[in-house]
Amino acid sequence: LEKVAEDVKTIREERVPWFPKKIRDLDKCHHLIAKYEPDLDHDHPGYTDPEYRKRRAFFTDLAFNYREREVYRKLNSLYPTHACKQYLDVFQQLEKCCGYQEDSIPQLQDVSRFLKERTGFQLRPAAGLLSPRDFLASLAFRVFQSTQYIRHSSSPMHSPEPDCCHELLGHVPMLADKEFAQFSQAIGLASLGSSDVEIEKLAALYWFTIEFGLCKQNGSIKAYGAGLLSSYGELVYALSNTPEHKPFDPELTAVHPYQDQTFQPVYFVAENFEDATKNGDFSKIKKPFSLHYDPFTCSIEILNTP
Ligand code: HBI
Ligand code: FE
Repeated sequence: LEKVAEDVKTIREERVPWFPKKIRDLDKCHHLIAKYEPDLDHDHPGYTDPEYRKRRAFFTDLAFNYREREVYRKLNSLYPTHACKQYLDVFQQLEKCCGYQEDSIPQLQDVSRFLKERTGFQLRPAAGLLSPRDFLASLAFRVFQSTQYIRHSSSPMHSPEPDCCHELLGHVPMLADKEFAQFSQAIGLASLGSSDVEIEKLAALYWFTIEFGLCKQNGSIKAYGAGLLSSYGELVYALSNTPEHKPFDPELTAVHPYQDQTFQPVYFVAENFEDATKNGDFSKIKKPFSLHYDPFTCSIEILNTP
């Protein structure tokens, strides 16, 4: 249809008005005839009824902000060229058996069950951005605190806080990888009982790996960080020549400053995926005891207390 419309335009120099070609195009068909609007039309039976007008405004808002699942569609088109292999493998499984689709958002329980079977990770509902200490502590138990709300529809391509797009498209596929899960838990275990200074270092390491990590694969750079895999704009930018790419070094990464206001000026690139997720040396963090995680009871044992 598109082709025909263009042909008509070029051959006969006739102007054909734009018209929708897919259901998704109806996102642009939202122009209202204002003459019956209860807010504008003095003769409208509801004009003098503030409660009625409030209710109408609520529905107006819903209708205007309705969009086809833009985030999923746009990101999905980038994954084959921008995401690491581990991500792509799991994403396929999530689409096949976990309800990952453009027009539906899967249930936390179903995704949690999927992860549990693969790496023992489970999802737990979180109300929003947690303190680094609490967030990291949960990783020690292979529990991932996951938000369930979605970003505001006026800004589909960016969210300043984590939302279900970030958790489901960014974190979940990576948490289904055994090495990655192991690495995530190791950061969590290292955080338990650590000083604020050490927590800050672990949060920075987490930031430049689990959130914004890049790694080499088959001669090109791919993303494995959740902050990238859930942001169309930053995923393109991170793999372009604009930002600085530094070789990944856990020691340097842990003391590198970071911010969450704009795209990152610097990314750390691991030589390969194994290097990125190889357990860092957390034994330098001094504690008056040592910890052991018992996978049978899912609890922490404290060893050699004074
Ligand atoms: N809280 N809910 C939630 N989700 C995250 O991904 C998250 C968080 N708090 C802190 C955090 N991530 C990290 O950036 C580090 O500070 C640990
Ligand atoms: Fe995150």
